Amino acid sequence: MIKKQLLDLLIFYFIKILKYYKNIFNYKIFFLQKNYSKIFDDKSLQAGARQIFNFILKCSCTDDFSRQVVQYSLRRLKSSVRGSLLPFMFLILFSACRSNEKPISDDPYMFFHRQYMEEIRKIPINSDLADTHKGMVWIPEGKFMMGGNSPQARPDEYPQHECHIKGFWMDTTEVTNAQFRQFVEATGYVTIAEREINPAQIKAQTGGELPEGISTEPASMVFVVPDRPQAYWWEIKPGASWKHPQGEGSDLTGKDRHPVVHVAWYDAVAYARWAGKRLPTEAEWEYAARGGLKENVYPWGNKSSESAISANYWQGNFPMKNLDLDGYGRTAPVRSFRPNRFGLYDMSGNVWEWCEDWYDERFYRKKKQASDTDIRPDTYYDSANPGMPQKVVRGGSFLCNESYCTGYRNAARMKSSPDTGLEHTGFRCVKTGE
Ligand SMILES: [Ca+2]
Ligand SMILES: [Ca+2]
Repeated sequence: MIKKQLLDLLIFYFIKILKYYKNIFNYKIFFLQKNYSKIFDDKSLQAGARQIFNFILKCSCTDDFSRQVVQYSLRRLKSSVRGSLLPFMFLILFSACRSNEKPISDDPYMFFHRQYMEEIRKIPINSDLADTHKGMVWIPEGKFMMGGNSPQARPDEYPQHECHIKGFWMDTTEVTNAQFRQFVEATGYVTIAEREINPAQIKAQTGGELPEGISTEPASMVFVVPDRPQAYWWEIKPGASWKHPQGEGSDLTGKDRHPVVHVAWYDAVAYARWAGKRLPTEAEWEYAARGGLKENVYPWGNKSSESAISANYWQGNFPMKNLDLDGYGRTAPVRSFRPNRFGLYDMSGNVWEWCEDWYDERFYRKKKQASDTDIRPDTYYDSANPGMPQKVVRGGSFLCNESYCTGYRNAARMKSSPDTGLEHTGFRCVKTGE
């Protein structure tokens, strides 16, 4: 038994180190990860080990952020990894110890990013939509404390810092299938999930070749209830897209008012341009979610027991059994739950929402140190995926669970690569105020 655990650990860290150097695991080729799912099965081991691994990669352990990571890691480890295995882990992981944070401009992926942005700039703006604030609400100017303010907060949510937000307009709901269909019909736009996968782009993102035998046909990530507890729950399904949320054979019948999903960040930006809008910054999103309340964990306040009736998320044993106490197993029509004090629906749950900003896990520390907390991230950095360009998503989804990710907290940060479509990710737009 002990032998097996040691072997699993060895394989686990071997994969981790491989991932660090080659970044061979990402959404596009995640089937490899799925093949190793028996090793990744132990989520508590995985979470504790990931944090320790990340900490060692950082090496410079003297700053506040690293200390928070250590504290968080030890908390996770306490309930996950046998103390006797700790020296063994350090020995292996120390071999991967080195710092990694590079400027965006140096990244080979930026070639593809610029290509996408160039394509988006050619999309005509719909002047009728651009000239109206229909379906939007005014978010008044103000200051707020951004960042983690509950025991569930993760290291990237610290330190809390004060932000000043200018007034702006925000969509009251996530963008719906009906709205997105209008955009596609008007412009002929084809979403990223409906396009062939480009091996050169995968190489730019991961540093590795697309493994032989991997199809490049259009595909997207669909949630599947695994056949055994804690196995992996994402499946890359050919043909899955915003028109076919669960893959081939599924469609949008009766889902006009559901949020559009399987939209990559570029698709969201393309829609926003057409509508004469833009994506919210991460700070704008959190300010709006808090709805003018102070130190509230959720858009409606602090009581988690209210969440079952306040948002579409996962009740029950994730990912095996969704009790559907809120009435929805996957997406819900927008406006199914009560709005926050600004009149915004589904800021918590339903689908994750793309923000404009790159994800940099150390950004709050940089902001706190800067004289101006209105700065925006000019780097991306995620120690779990060093070198992987990722954009921020906020608000959690129908898959978030109280015991697993609590992504529907106001302060919770998440990230995803900008060319990735997922069944639980959508967006809403904002418009600069006047
Ligand atoms: Ca639900
Ligand atoms: Ca949402």
